[in-house]
Amino acid sequence: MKKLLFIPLLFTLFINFSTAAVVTVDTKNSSNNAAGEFFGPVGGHTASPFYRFDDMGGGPGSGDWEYIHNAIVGGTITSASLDITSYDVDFAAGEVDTVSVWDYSAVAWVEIGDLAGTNNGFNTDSFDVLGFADDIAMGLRVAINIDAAGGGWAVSLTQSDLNVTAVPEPSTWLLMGLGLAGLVALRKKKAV
Ligand SMILES: [Ca+2]
Ligand SMILES: [Ca+2]
Ligand SMILES: [Ca+2]
Repeated sequence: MKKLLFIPLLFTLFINFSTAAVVTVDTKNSSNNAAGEFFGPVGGHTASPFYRFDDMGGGPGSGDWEYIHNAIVGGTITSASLDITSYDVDFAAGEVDTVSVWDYSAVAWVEIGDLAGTNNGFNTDSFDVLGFADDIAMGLRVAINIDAAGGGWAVSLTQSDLNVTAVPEPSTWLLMGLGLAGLVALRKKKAV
């Protein structure tokens, strides 16, 4: 009778393990600034170095703003969003702040969109970066071209969250399965 109970249990566990998604969030903000990253602490920032203009150095690669997220590895990435919180993006008035990420295999920056926001207010923009799973595994590089249209605008950045959901690789499932099989075998042996 006990053996009959193990089969549905094993099946249920396998389904749970094989679909269980692991969520990882890597945050860049003022608490873990690297040199030259200039994430402002919480609050509105209209002073240097947090308040940054087009004249900080140009487009991606010579960026007004550049930083790199920690590499997120392990499993198959099923969703990934880059959530950037900024202050004072005068989007409605024509301020253009373009976000790009680095494609390691293409050896090129790829534009993923613009920041949207309000005058003298905070806004969080969410960009889908699932197509950059291999780049996320190596450490996603982000560049923001502030005031790409050259209108004399400035912006502060507060935080960048890289949210990644991943499921274990088949090799991990196999290890889990072998472990379970071992447990079952042990139980059966004891039951004898
Ligand atoms: Ca610029
Ligand atoms: Ca403004
Ligand atoms: Ca602005």
